[in-house]
Amino acid sequence: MGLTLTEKILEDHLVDGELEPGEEIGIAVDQTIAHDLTGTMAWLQFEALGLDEVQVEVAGQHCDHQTYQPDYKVSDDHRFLRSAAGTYGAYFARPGTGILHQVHKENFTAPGKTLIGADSHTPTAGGLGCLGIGTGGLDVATAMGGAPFYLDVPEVVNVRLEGELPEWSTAKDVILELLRRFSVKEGVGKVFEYTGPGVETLSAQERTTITNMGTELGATTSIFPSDEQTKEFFERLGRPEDYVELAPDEDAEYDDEIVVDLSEIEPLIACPSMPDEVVPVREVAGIDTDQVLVGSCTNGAYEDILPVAKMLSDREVAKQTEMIIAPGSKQASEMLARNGLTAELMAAGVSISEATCGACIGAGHVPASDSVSVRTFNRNFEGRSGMEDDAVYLCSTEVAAATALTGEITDPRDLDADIDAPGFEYPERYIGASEADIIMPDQSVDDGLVKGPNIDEVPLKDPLGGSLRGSALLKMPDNITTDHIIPATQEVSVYRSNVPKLSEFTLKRVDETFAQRAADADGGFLVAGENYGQGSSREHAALCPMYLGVHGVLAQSFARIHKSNLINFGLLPLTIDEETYDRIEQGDDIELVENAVEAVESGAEELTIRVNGDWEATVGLDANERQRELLAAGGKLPHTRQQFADGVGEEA
Ligand code: MIC
Ligand code: SF4
Repeated sequence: MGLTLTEKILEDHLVDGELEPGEEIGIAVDQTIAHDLTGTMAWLQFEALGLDEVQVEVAGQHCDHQTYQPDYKVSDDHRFLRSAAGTYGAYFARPGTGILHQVHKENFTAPGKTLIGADSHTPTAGGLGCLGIGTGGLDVATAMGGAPFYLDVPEVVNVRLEGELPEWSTAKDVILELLRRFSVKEGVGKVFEYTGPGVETLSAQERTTITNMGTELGATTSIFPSDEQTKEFFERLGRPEDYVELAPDEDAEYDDEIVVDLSEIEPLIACPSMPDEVVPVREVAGIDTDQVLVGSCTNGAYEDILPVAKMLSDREVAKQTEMIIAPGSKQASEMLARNGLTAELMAAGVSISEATCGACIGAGHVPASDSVSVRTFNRNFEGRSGMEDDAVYLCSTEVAAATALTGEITDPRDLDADIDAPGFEYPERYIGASEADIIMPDQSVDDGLVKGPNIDEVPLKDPLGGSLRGSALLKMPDNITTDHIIPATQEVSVYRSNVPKLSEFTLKRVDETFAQRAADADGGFLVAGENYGQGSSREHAALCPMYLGVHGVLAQSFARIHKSNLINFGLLPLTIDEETYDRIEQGDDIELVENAVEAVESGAEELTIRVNGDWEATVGLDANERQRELLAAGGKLPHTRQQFADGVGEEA
C-alpha cells in the first residue's frame, strides 16, 4: 500500500512506536521555533531540566508578539531570550524582524523536515512540504534538548484541489471555504494533505496561507507536496539547495477525502466571532467599516501586500476608515520600501506598522467600542482584539483593500471596473533585512543568561495525590479558547514569564472572580463543553490553572494542543458526556471515587466521579502509558527531571 506524504515524513523520523492508526509515536525533531510569549517559559524549562545545549539542526527564537516593548518587562524578556538563544545554541531574531512563521519560512523552513513550534500556526511550514506542528513550550524545550516529539498517529485527509482560482479569489478564500464547510473542531487528530491538479496552480507562498489557517480547523497540521512551485520559491529565496521533491505515492490511501473545485471559490469572509462563521462577502457587503488591518502570519508576506498596493495606487482609503498594514517580516517591509510601494501606500492614507503580530492579539490597534474591524488575520475570537464586544471579520487582502477603498465591507468584484484584479505576483528575488537581524548561534553577544526582576522560576506541581476532591470552580460552554483562559493582550502578556502574577488573569474574561476563588479553594475542577482549549498553543492556559490548584478539567472534548499541555502540567483531562455536563452545576462538590494514582497508573479508561455525595457519573481518561506516567509524576517537568536524576536519560 502506498504512503501519503505525511506518512512518509513521519516514517522517516520515527524513533518510537508504530505508525498505526490511534497509536502514539515519537518522532525525531529537525527544527524548532519559539517566540517571545512562549520562549521565556521554554528556555526556563530548558534550564530547569539541566540541559546545556540545543541538539536539533535549527532552533529559532523570535521576538514578534510584543515588539512595541510597552513595558520594561517585555524588554527584559527579549534580553533574556537573546541570552538564552546565545547560551544554548539557537538563532535569535531581534524584535522587529517579523513574525516567526514568516521569518522562518524566508530563512530556514525546508521540505521533508519536521518543525516543532511553540505556536499553533507552526503548520505554516506545510505549504513548503515541511511537517510543522504546534505545541506547548515544554515540548519544544525537550525537543531542543534532543528528545522526540510525541503525537497520536493522525488521520490523513486528502484535500483534492481541482480547477483554478478565478479572478479576485485567493488562497485565503480556499481555507475560508474549508472553514465554511466544516467547523473549528473538524480537524482534531487529522492532517489535511493537499493533492490534485489544482495544487500546481497555487504558488508555494499561497500554499502557506492555507496551511497556516488550517490550524483554525483544529488540525494537527496541513501539508502540500514539494514540487516545481516549491522549487521556484526556494530559488527566489536564494536557497535552492534546500529544495527536495516530495509527493505522496500514487496509490496512497487516505482516511477521508474532501474535493474543492478552486474555480467555484468566491471571495469569502469569516464573521464575528469565530473563524468558521464564514459567508460569501456579498452577503455582508455594505457593513460600515471603521478599521482595516492587513498583516499577520497568514497574510503578511510581501506577495500579500503587493495586491493592496496595486489596488490603492493613486486612490485613497475612505475617510471614515483607518487602514493599517503590518508586514509579516522586516524583509517584506524592506522590499516594499525599496520598490516605492511603501510611499504609495502612505500617500493613499495607509499607516505602516513595524513587522509584528501586534493587533492580532490586541497589542495595539484595539478597535473602538461598537465598531467594525476587517482583518486579514486568522482568528477573530471574541475579545481577542483587546475590545470585549468586538466585531472582527477575517478575509483576504484583496477584500480588505476593497473595503478600505469604500469604507464598507466590499466584494472586490463590485468595485469600479477600472480597478483590475491584482492577481498573484512574486518579487524577482527576495532581498532583505533578515540577515542583519538574525543572530546566529556563533554570533552570540551575551555571556550567560540575563534575567530581569519579572522573570520568575518555573512552578512545579507535586505528584498526583491519591484522593482528588474539590468544587466545580467554573462551568463553561463549548469552544472555550485559550484566549479566554489566558488572554494574549498586552497588559496580560507582560507576565508570561511570571506565573504567580499571570495566574491572576486566569479565566478572568469568563468570570472576574475565578482566580481568587480558585486560589482560596482547596483544589477543584473546571467544567466545559466541546473543544475546550481551542486556539493557541500557550501552555500558560494549563500552567496557570495548575498554579491555582486546579486538579483537572471535565470537558465534553478537548483541543489537541491544550490537552497535551494539561497532561504536561499534571492536570487530568477528563471527558464527560452531554448528560453529565448538563447535570453538573458550578459550585458542586466533585470527588473522584477511585484512588487517583491507582486509577491513572492502572490504565483505566473510565473513572467515576461522585457529585455532592449524591450521584455518580463515569468520566473518560484517554491517555496512554507515557502520558499516565507524566500525570502521576505531577507533569512532564518533574517527571523528566526525575528521569535525569535516576540516570534514565532523556525522555520526552
Ligand atoms: C496566537 O495566535 O494566539 C498566539 C499568540 O500566536 C499563540 C501563542 C501564544 O499565545 O503564546 C499561538 O497561536 O499559539
Ligand atoms: Fe502572531 Fe497572530 Fe500569527 Fe499568532 S496568529 S503568530 S499572534 S500573527
